[in-house]
Amino acid sequence: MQSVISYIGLGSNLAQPDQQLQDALRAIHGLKDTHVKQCSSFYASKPMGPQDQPDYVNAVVAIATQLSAGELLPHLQAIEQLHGRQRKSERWGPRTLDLDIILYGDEQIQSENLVVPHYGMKTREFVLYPLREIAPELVLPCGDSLVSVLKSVPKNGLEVIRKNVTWK
Ligand code: ROI
Repeated sequence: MQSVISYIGLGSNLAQPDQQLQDALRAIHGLKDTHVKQCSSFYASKPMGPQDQPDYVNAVVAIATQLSAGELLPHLQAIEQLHGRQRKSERWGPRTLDLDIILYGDEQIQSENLVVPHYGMKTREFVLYPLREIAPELVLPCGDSLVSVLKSVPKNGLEVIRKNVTWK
């Protein structure tokens, strides 16, 4: 079966976020029929949503996978669970590990439990800038280039905190 390139957003603001992302990266690389191809730097970002929570660490990885998007999702959710993610009642509250399918090839998916491209991707600096780092030429399934989308999204204090991230 052909591999598809998918971009996964990683975020954490609890329990050593940098380590959470590093561990998640290895776990993603270890998924069956899946390899991490590229990873952005790790970025510190201001919380979107309630401000009375710690800053986040965010990154985006490019994977090549033979899993369908629908197969990939439960694997990512299992990694989140393994890292002690608790689904809290507070909307947009702090989290140990969040893994979102941002893009899956050129597919546009609208099912009950999965929307791809990720609904927030065009407005979230902590997704767009890391994505530009690893895929500067990217064109979204809607036809917009990543560069054109970025023009209307300020950095909002987004800052590189670790470069040359590895996953092997
Ligand atoms: N804010 C930032 N900066 N980074 C995130 O990953 C993130 N994730 C979320 C909400 C709560 C929306 N805010 C975030 O789920």
